[in-house]
Amino acid sequence: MKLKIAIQKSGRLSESSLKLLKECGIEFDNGLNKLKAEAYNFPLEVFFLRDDDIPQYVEDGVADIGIVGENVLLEKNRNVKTVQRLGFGKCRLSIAIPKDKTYKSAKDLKGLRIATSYATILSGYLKKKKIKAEIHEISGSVEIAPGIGLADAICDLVSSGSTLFTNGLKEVEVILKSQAALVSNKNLDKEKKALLEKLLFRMNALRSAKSNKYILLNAPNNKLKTICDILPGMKSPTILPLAEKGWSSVHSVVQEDEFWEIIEKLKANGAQGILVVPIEKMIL
Ligand code: PRT
Ligand code: ZN
Repeated sequence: MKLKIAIQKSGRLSESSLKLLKECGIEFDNGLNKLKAEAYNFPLEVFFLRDDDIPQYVEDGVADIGIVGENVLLEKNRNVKTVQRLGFGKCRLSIAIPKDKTYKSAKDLKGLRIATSYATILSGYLKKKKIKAEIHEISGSVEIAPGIGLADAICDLVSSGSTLFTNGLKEVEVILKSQAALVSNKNLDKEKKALLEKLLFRMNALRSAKSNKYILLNAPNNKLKTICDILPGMKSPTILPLAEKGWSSVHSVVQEDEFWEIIEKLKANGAQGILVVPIEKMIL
């Protein structure tokens, strides 16, 4: 029994998807032009597919789980379950118009011809806003449509915005914020569910590790109480005596987002020799 995962064969999500599996300790051979690979050290089979096909493969059970952009998921509208957002492949689906056109609100889209590869999401958006516009569905190079007179506006993915800029377009509405997600078939059997849980356990350990740092510092014993109160830690900080009398070494874990604030407080309260070390895996 193996869990089958579908990931993008080649594109913006491929590298991060492979890296995620690798960081979960799963090893396999991903030579070029391979359609599938079997992991050596985990009951996992990896399918390399076009991202657009992943939702359907997962719905049909050809693959049990998959990694795909939320934009594709919503557009394909397949009956799959989103298990977890993965924090990479971030982008937004936006409407853009030629930069010299005036724009005040979504009402200005009325009657325009909008080119997009995301007809489903766009028509949902226009319907919700009660705007009548003409959707022109094309499969690629959407950004050139206004320049060649094919459309008045576009609805496409944006990340840095440089593609819009070089094509003389400006972003006027963000209709979706997207990132890569782990999805699963809705009818996994017990054994496959257990394998998915095992994989999720590893992913969560990685995620906690990434958002936390291990911190070591020296402090005079008479300041230990104050310093321990500043440090959140997993349970409580570890305190070890230093060779120098009256001093201790304090070890703890701090979250990335509150990190600088904590360091400043620690320094102000007599901490010295502060070391901050990345954590590879963290099991809570
Ligand atoms: O061959 P296959 O069908 O598998 O790949 P694809 O060409 O359809 O998709 P790919 O590899 O381009 O993107 C895969 C997924 O990456 C998308 O579905 C999104 O979830 C995510 N993603 C993140 C992006 C972008 N950022 C992105 N910037 N997908 C596409 N773009 C394109 C966008 O379409 C536009 O052409 O990049 C251009 C804009 O980028 P900026 O940086 O100039 O704004
Ligand atoms: Zn695609």
